[in-house]
Amino acid sequence: VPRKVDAVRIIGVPMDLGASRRGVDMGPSALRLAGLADRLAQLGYTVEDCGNVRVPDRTTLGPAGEGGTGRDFLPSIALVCEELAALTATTVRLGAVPLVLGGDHSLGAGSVAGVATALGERGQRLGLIWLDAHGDLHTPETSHSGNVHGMPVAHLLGSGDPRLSHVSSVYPAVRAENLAFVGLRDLDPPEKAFIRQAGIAAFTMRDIDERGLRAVMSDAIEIASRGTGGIHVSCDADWVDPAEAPGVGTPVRGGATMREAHLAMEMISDTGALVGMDLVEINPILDRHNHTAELAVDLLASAFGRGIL
Ligand code: B3U
Ligand code: MN
Ligand code: MN
Repeated sequence: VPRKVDAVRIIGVPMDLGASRRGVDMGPSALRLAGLADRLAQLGYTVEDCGNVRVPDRTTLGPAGEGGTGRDFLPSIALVCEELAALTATTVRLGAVPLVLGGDHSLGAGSVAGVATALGERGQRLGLIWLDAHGDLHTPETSHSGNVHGMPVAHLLGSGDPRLSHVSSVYPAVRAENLAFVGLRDLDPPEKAFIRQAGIAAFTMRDIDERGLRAVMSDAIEIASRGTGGIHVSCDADWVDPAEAPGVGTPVRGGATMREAHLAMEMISDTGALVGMDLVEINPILDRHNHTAELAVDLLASAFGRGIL
């Protein structure tokens, strides 16, 4: 499949407001230092690094700062998501793929929303593949932690707080029938109920073990492609096993192997339908010698076609 787009725009989002554990705000730097732009340029892309979206440091947010709980940061996160969505939408309109570097996964409510806006202007829907150990399907009402990085998917599907669910000019930004999760292994009861009620395709690690990555990923791609104008892939680094990717915000044992993760990325590349991508939740504080960021850059190179002979 010839690729439709040969320009990539890198957008950093140094945000840790959505997580309890601090440090993922350094993810964009770690990914840049691991050579991301050069790797993509070597693959023949025109690469433009737009720098970082401005994100308030949580210590500057007054009472909601150090002492605050996750929920208190939702208004600030929503503002970041608005700005990010404007950037990803513009990028798609200009014919490039936005590659968003996190930062915690709450940014997904903005990055995906912007891509959905741009496709909506062409009369097209957006497909979404969410690679994650977690479902990120909480609303502020169901979340026990209050952490907004556990909420972006619910908001993209139209639930939760309107400040996060109405970032896109399309509502909902993504339809449940065009969403597939891959790699799930840590879901809270309200998230399981959401999956059942909305009829979401949720492929767990058990599915990967039983059927193999290739079969699972083909189903996910089919779901995200059916009736859509392109696929956004939102990759939480914790979908990979922490033995291989220790530098992540919330590690969960039993994740994808490096080989499974590469195959998933290669299959995404083969679709030729990638319109947007996020790589989030890299935590350099927990990493060893930037190993996880280097691994992530390797995976991104696969998603952008380095395996093509
Ligand atoms: N579901 C839990 C844990 C979690 C979700 N996403 C991450 N962790 N990274 C929560 O807090 O919402
Ligand atoms: Mn996530
Ligand atoms: Mn996760």
